[in-house]
Amino acid sequence: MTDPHSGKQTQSRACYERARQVLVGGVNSPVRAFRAVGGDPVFLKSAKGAHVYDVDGNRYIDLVGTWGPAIFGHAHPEVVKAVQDAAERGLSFGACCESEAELAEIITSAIPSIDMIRFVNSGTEATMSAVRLARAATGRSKLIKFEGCYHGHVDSLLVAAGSGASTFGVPDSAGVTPSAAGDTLLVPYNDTRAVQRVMEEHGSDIAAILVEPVAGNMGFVPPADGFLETLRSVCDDSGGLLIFDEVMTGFRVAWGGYQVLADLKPDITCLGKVIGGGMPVAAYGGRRELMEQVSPLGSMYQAGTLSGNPIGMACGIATLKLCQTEGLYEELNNSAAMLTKGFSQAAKEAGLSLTTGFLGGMIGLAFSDKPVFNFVDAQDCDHERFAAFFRAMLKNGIWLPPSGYEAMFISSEHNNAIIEQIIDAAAASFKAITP
Ligand code: KE4
Repeated sequence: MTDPHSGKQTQSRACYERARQVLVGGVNSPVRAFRAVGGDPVFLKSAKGAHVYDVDGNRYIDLVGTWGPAIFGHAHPEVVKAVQDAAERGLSFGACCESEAELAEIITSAIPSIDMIRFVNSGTEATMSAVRLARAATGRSKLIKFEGCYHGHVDSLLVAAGSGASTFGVPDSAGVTPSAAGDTLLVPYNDTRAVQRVMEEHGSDIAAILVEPVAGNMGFVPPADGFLETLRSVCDDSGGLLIFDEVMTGFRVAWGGYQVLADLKPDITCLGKVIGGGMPVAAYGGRRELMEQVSPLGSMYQAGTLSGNPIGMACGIATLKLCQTEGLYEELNNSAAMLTKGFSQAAKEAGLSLTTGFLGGMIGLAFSDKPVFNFVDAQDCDHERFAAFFRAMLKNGIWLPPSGYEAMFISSEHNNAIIEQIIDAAAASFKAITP
């Protein structure tokens, strides 16, 4: 990438050239490669509050929030201090420590459906373990997931819809075997009738229904009225377990997560992102008699060298303590409402069709003249236009997720002045991408 002003190669480009020699695609997670939006990935050097800074000294207002965890902004002094203090006591014990129970108590007191949890290190581990637990607890093997929902890179969850009427998944990644994918059934998100049809045919074999209660991996897609309630009732009727993947929504859209807002009780909940405050912390949890089937108490095995790591626990505790600040989620909702209203107004003035949505500090934006209801709708959005918008916003100092299939995240640090700056940048960017 060359600097638009000096024409010289940027430091970011040099970092990318170096990284590509030793890291696959120069990245450690595919979305960071900017493949969906074009151009070279920008390398960041630091982050503070609502801003991130690249290696060339450019400052951006951040709408990624490291995919959700930075709910109180980056490098909050109280969080940094908690991590520093913990680090001085040792980076990892591989043994029990008090802070594991302290973080677990905060989480279980916030979410009524969870009596007991197990910490792991990534959302992928959380969903993989939750599915294994559901299969262990029910003695069944089949699983329902929804098209467009992403639950990490678990073999049985990297599946795409099969051809024709078959709802059985087919591998959606090289290396995933047909047998690994073969027990997973795919259903369109928000399609209550399709769920009921699959449950009528396979209900007695279904160990679990796994769902993002608010989908954030096909853009922002809220649940249709009655959709989640139907999942709860068909699980009750069939003896299958309902798993909410709240890795993204947990403590992001509300204290506890979406299930608290909706007054719903899944059997197992997966958490991540905010509960670690940016450190590699995730968890799965549920009612006591279910979780006690996990080793060492029960026969379902799951383990992890760095699970419950003291640095991650300290970061999560400090972050969730901040999340208990009076009015936080109302403030995030108000900021998100102001931002999405500004996006819609600016797009309209530029003659562009835009659909937006938000819940708490989680925001969606898609170039479409209709709301996104499921994965087919998400695919029908104008992703080329999103890519152009991404590049224009980057030039205008706004750091967006590098894919139209992602959600955006704001923090308590995104005050009204910053929201106005984002709206102004969006107005200029919409104009720049309008033919
Ligand atoms: P991780 O294994 O990446 O920690 O979590 C997987 C996961 C599970 N469940 C949900 C609902 C998720 O959104 C994720 C991961 N989210 C993506 C962003 N859409 C992480 C970004 C990335 O893959 O680099």
